[in-house]
Amino acid sequence: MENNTNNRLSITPTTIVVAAVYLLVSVVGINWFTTFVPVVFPPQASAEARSVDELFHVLLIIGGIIFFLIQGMLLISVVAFRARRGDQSEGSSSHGNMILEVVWTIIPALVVIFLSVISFNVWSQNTEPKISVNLVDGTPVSINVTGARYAWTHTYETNRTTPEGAPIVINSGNRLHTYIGQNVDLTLRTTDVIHSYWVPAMRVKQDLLPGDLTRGGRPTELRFTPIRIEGETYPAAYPIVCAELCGDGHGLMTGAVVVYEDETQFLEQFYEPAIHAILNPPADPVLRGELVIQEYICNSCHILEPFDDWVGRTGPALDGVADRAADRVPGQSAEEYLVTSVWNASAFVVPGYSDQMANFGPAEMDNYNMSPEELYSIVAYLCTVGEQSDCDNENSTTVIPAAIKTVFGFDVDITFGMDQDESADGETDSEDDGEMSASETSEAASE
Ligand code: HEC
Ligand SMILES: [Cu+2]
Repeated sequence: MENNTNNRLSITPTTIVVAAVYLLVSVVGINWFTTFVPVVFPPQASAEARSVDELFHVLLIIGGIIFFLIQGMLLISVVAFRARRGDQSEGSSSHGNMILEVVWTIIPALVVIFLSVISFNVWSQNTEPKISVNLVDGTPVSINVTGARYAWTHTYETNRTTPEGAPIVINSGNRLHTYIGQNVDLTLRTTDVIHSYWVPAMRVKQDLLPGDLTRGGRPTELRFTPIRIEGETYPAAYPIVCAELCGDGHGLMTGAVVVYEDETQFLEQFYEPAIHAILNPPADPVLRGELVIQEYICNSCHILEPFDDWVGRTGPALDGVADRAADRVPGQSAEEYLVTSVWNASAFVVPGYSDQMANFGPAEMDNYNMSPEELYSIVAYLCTVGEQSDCDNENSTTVIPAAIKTVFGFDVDITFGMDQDESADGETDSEDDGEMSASETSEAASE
């Protein structure tokens, strides 16, 4: 009680100068700090990016002010209330101060309410459904994203049909193609665990939720609209990454959003060529397989020499796979082995690896829905990967369909993708379903 002088804040000219300098440095410091934001952040490639960055800016300034205020008070207290030489007394104890309590409850409450309101505004603005989405040629197409360990697959359910009337679906692998001003609305599904589709340049991120896909799954939606960036050359690509740790290949789950300058460039460089390739696939199954294999996510787990985007190490390199295919499983021919390793990879696990490969079977067997015709083409291609292939490549049009029939019981329509004239032949369903038997179709093909 006697000696409380040490505990009283003595405001000297020095204290005022120190406080003033501190305040100045803080204010200048916060502003200087926020100038780094554009440097640290990727370019603002979507309309949503602007409001997200503005929100970030406000949060940073409020956070900065609070940080410097508290650190400053702490610093002033440490200096002003330090124990003077020879002073052994206890500090004074102070009790509740109603006004202070009220003030420091109300101010943070107001700050939190303010932040909630502005954040909610940005969120609801950015996630609001748009009226005309995914417009291509004036009609909307559905764009689906599938997340699977460890790759993204994008498919476009287009507004075009094959001559037989089947809707054309473009599979663009790990790339999403869009153009400036297109209101993108993605439907996201996962075939296994939770993934998160994140496009930093667009400032959008959305989780993919597992669920029973056969009953429609639990798709989630993601919306954004690409905008022009000054000085950018189009088409421009922005990375897609997975933002949910989903297994040992999580870091491989990447892709790109390819933004075209306008709809014309989008149609010319992506959409029309993709549809053309689907309507006119190469008749040679090997060439077709080389195209089809790139529509799947094999590249995220395997290496294969001619392709430079095959970077995966979860599985063995596929280089030379035809040279060893007959030696893997006793009693299985090279074709039977390859057919099995794609549709039902779990049946045999290559020594030194674990059973991490998805089974790429059709809808009845798996979620990947790889048709027997695609399997046939992929295996025809893999059969050529090697020095002295174990496959019977002379007779691939009969041997591979026979292997698919033996192992899985599916028939293959090997006229799939042939010239319309060649495959017409009174046959209505050349798209898939394998309704023709291998022998019937090989007759049709040999015409
Ligand atoms: C999630 C990772 C993953 C993906 C995606 C993947 N694989 Fe595999 N693959 C593996 C692993 C791991 C093995 C070895 C274990 C096994 O045999 O199941 C393997 C083995 C194989 C083998 C056997 C290789 C050998 O040396 O005997 C073939 C052939 C193959 N994969 C083809 C494919 C094709 C074609 C695709 C795309 C349609 C694909 N894989 C996609 C992980 C993957
Ligand atoms: Cu993932």
